[in-house]
Amino acid sequence: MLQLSTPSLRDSILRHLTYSFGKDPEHAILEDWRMALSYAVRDRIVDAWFKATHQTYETGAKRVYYLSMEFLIGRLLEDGIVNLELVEEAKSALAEFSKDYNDVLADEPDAALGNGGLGRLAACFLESLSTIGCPAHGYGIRYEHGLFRQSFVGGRQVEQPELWLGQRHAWEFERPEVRYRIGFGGHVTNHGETVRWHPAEEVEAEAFDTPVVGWKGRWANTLRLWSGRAIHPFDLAAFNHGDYAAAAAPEALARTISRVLYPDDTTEQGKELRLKQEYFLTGAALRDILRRFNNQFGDLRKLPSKVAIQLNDTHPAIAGPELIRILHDERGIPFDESMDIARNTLSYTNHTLLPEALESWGEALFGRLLPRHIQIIDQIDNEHANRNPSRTQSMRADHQVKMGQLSFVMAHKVNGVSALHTELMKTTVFEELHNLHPDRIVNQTNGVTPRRWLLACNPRLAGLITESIGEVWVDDLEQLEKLEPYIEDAGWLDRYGKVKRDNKVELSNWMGQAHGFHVDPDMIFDVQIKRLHEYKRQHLNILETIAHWLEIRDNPDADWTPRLKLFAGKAAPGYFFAKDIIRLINDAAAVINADPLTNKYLKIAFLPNYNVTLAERLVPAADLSEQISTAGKEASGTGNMKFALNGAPTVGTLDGANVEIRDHVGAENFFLFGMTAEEVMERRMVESHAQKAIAADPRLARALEVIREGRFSPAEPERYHNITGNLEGADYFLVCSDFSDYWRAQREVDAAFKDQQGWARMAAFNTARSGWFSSDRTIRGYMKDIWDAKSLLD
Ligand code: 26R
Repeated sequence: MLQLSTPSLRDSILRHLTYSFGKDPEHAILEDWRMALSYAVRDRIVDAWFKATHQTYETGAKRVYYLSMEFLIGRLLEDGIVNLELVEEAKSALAEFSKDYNDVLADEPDAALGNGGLGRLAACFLESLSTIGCPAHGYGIRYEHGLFRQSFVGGRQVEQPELWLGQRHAWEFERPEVRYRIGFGGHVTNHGETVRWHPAEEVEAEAFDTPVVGWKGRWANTLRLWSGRAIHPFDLAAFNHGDYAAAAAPEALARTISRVLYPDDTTEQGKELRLKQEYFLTGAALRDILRRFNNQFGDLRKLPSKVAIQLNDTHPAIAGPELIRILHDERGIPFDESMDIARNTLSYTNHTLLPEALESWGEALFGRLLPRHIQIIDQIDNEHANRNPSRTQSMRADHQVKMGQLSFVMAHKVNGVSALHTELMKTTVFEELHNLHPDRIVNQTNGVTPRRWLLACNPRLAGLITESIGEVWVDDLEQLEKLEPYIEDAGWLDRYGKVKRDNKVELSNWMGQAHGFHVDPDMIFDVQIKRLHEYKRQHLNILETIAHWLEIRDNPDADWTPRLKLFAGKAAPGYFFAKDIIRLINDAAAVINADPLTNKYLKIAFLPNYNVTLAERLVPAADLSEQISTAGKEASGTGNMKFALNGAPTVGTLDGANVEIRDHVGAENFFLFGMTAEEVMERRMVESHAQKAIAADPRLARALEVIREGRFSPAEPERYHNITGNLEGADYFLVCSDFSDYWRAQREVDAAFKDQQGWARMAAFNTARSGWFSSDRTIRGYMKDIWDAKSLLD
């Protein structure tokens, strides 16, 4: 391998500024500095990357492939600097040129190639795979436009296109030589045993590689994203006829396939383009995986021993039939054997039980776009039925293709993302398949990477921890339990409390500067940040806030615990109920924040454009983590883990990973409320459950009443009748039924917060006992129970 000596970061920055960007320090703009620093850091990542690639090849190790329609990676520069332990060197190098480190970091766009939890989990997993040294690739789509930018106009969400590639992007390597043709439509021919698909339309998938570096730069894996291009980019004949639009049409059409991320994380949209995107990703990834396998190993029967492919939800579920098509139609392996090879290679993670988020496609659309795949799916279904005569459900019922059923049948392991979610999978959506294949479903509770979600985002806390127990925790997070004895030391606990307070001051200053929103850092910072959804119940939070406001007004001189309610999150553009909730929170904030009777005790802010970068600001400064979904609905949650780790106790239900968080941090350090998943199911059977709950709780009745009257929308009193009507009527998510207990828990929070030392203890126990929620632990679980993959660093 090429041996070059490593120049100092300072020299490297200057070299790149000069020779990569053609600027001298006098004329460089902030973006030039950001790019020069990024390239200087990237050079060092590339060294680790080559080393890892060679080692993987030479050892013939099994490789893991993580197929995901979403990678919510956020900014990458700080991640690289932190993992290579270059923070101090980077700061002083920039200081030499009178550049501020934080300004340079802040110049990088936030790559939002995902919607929420599922996409962020994929990003944490990639980082953990590299930290652990497990040979792996992430495969996704290089969306030109990531998740929309959110702003508020008159309190309402407005969506604007996002353009992360509008600025120069330092992290990707274009691979023009890595291209595959992906077909759609057309027809299928049969010549005896030989079946062939003849697509009517083809686009090219071109690879762009981003190295993903692990802790201390010991290893780096690849995130390979596919971009759509035309095979014949330009129609010269049309151009020569003067039809310039038609001349450019093939390129424009091909590009639409990787143009935008689907912003919907609730409803199955039935959009043809979405299905095309799913096949585009999967088809390109499989060709790439098989090319690499063929170069090194050849015999396709060995595929499962050298390749593990993880399907991140059902979005890449077409991998099952596509792999069979390649093995059977193209390579002549018998169908049932192809099916077994594919199943032993594939595994599937389920991320939601919400019926409206379970993918299914109409067979007309599916058959038109993927005529051979629908035949293969029917054959899989028949084969599975033959092998399991007692089966009653089909993946092909009601003129639909059911992607969950298909994924289950084509995976050797199927996993849920928290203990509760996995158990519910066995008794609800996958009950029959689970009974037929009782060893297939396994649990892998989610985790978060401690490099980004503690070391990088919370340097004060990270510093205190390292000073106390050394830096072992960074890649062995359960070492945090060694903090427990320190918690008994009043001096140490004071310092822990001071870290949180400093983080809150920093956030307050930023909110003042960036949003003109001024708050007292001694209030409880009560934070709910996540996608807007009825099951996540942001409306329960605002109802309680309104009830609390009314109570303070009744008795403004009482000893209230001052509280800041912080919200952030995006609603799917077509999810009108969720958008109404945003508007209600903003309207209520305007009225309540302006109330001189109450505003030293209660303030509300809904920060716009929630993304990974904003989460990195908010998480370290939170006192209280809101995890208040209707039990049984949130598959896991991962924000809940970030907050606990950073010393924000949870107020929450027994849902998703909250259950396991409470088990780990201790019931005394967690504000539990609400019905269990079982109680939820029973409560729904109770006639007029919402009305009964309202009648039993005058505070709830009054909060609903002031909304209904138009206190927050005087110009349009009926503005929120859709929300109040829903809550007073069906109330499927049981906001009313859980209100009283939520109120009770919040008043316990008020009381507990008055004892600042007691609160700091609780927070510190949350940090010390959250080590299990590292995504390193999760990935080791996948490696052992699902992939049978080994670390090359152990
Ligand atoms: C089909 C399509 C429109 C679609 C539906 C749902 C696309 C994307 C989603 C997003 C879902 C699957 C999601 O993000 N689920 C979240 O996954 C996290 C990681 O496992 C969990 O922590 C979280 O509880 C879950 O909601």
